[in-house]
Amino acid sequence: MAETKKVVLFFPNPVRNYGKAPAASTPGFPMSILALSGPIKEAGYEPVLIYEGIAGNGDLEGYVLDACRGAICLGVSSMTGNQLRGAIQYASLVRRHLPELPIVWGGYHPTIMPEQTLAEDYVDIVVRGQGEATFLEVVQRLEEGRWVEGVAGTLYLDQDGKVVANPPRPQVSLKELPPLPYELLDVEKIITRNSPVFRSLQYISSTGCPFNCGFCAEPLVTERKWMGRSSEQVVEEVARLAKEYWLDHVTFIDPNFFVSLKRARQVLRGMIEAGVNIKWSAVARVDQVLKFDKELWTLVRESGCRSLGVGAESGSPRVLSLIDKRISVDEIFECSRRMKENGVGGIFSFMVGFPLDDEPRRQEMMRTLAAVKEVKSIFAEIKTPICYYAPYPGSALYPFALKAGFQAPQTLSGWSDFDFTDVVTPWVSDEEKDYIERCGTFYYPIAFPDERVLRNLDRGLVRLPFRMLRGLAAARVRRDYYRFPVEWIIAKTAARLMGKDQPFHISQFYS
Ligand code: B12
Repeated sequence: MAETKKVVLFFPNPVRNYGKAPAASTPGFPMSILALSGPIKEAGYEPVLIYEGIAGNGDLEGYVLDACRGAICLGVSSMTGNQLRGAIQYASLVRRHLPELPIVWGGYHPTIMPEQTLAEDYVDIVVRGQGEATFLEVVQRLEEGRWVEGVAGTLYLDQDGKVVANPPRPQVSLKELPPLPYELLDVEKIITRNSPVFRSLQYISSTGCPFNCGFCAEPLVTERKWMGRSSEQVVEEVARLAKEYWLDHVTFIDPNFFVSLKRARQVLRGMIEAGVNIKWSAVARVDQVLKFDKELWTLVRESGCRSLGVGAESGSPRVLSLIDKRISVDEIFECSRRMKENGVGGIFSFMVGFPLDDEPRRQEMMRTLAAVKEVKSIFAEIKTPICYYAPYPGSALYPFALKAGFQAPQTLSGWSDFDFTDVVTPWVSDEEKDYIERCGTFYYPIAFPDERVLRNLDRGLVRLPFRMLRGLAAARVRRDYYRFPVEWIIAKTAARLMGKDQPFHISQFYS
């Protein structure tokens, strides 16, 4: 029986090699446990939030165990991939030292693979999907010394080790949930770790997405149901955060901020009227950006939009259709033009390496690279990261990837080695990976330099070598000729000699 009203929530580090490689020094933000703690706190419990990225002052094990002593339960959050490492490590630690303490798991991975999660002896209960209302009920039950029979949204094992799945819980509108209790976090540490000069914080104004992109696990977890906080709530909370934490910037981490253009308009107008006066970034779809009218563009600019993250995904109509993206390649270009006309920077993310036969896959890759070049030549301020398709379980394309030979891990710890930056899909060769890396991280950013590259490299003593390199890169990019890449090998070697062991990017030489 619990001795206090303490409820411990653990958010493992989502980023691989955190603390070791400089590129991975952004610790992310423990939004899931922050969201869960709102209703818990309102109901009179004492949520203790532990974020692996920042807690513990060098003795996280001791810190976690101390926090868990006398608590009602430990809640562990994890998405698929590297975040599972810390989840497994600390849940097993607590199980070893405090075997009586119930351990509840939730988040993307347990939601998608509840049986596999429950098979581990450091998992007692899995909460599926949206967690606020379910977790509160679980905590109330555990406090009363009862188990979770019949609690909607939970799964557990019965005495015989058989999975009991209670019925799913209908989602609760975000409008009914309390504001996110940022004061429970050591916000200052998260802000300063993110960026020492530029004070930025994450906020979420809506959940869910009505689309069904083939690579995305979101539709399974949030059932394609979009829910937003009201524009008044959003403006009030963002204004409060900006003031309380001296912010320069807020990132809306909504899966799809612009589902309701009406609400987006109200939020942005509200931020201007309230004099919030900070920059913001959010995610938008190509087709949504194309629907922005003159008034909305003005609001986007005047409310301080710093950048829009746009899933461009592919330059191949075949792939766009395979992933059910519901946009065309021409629309991607038109979107780039509109961003340029309106002076709004963006990050257009692209993906290659879909499970197709060799020849079509190479063709689709070349089409995507051609589209990246076109976007960059329309507006060089658009960043164009290119990543590999990673078969996330729960996504529509996942069964297709399994058929194509993807070896799915069979255990939780197997899934913790699954990383989108280093995904092993048998259909992608090392040669293709090297080609993409050369183009995406070296030749394209130099051939189409944005303001930042120019500011850092087109000056002083490095100006002449940079200009020579730029001419060479531009010639190579024009012809798609990357053989004998002496300059690329030199740059990579130099980065290694300078002790940069993160994935190579030209920005290593100026950031
Ligand atoms: C912020 C973010 C990050 C941050 C931090 C991670 C994090 N989880 O906060 C960073 C930038 C580090 C990150 C990285 C990655 N991310 Co990310 N990320 C997001 C994002 C934008 C927001 C997550 C969030 O805070 N949501 C808001 C909270 C309130 O919702 P939630 O996390 O789902 O939590 C709710 C429920 O799941 C549940 N719940 C969660 N935990 C728990 C725990 C308990 C005990 C209980 C009871 C309930 C519960 O209750 C919560 C409240 O309702 C989402 C997309 C989105 N908008 O949701 C993607 C998302 C989670 N990321 C995703 C992915 C794939 C990644 C990467 C692995 C790869 C990539 N391409 O981005 C990398 C990992 C990097 C690495 N090297 O390992 C996928 C996850 C898919 C999956 N199967 O797990 C998502 C869904 C994006 C997508 N649509 O594909 N990410």
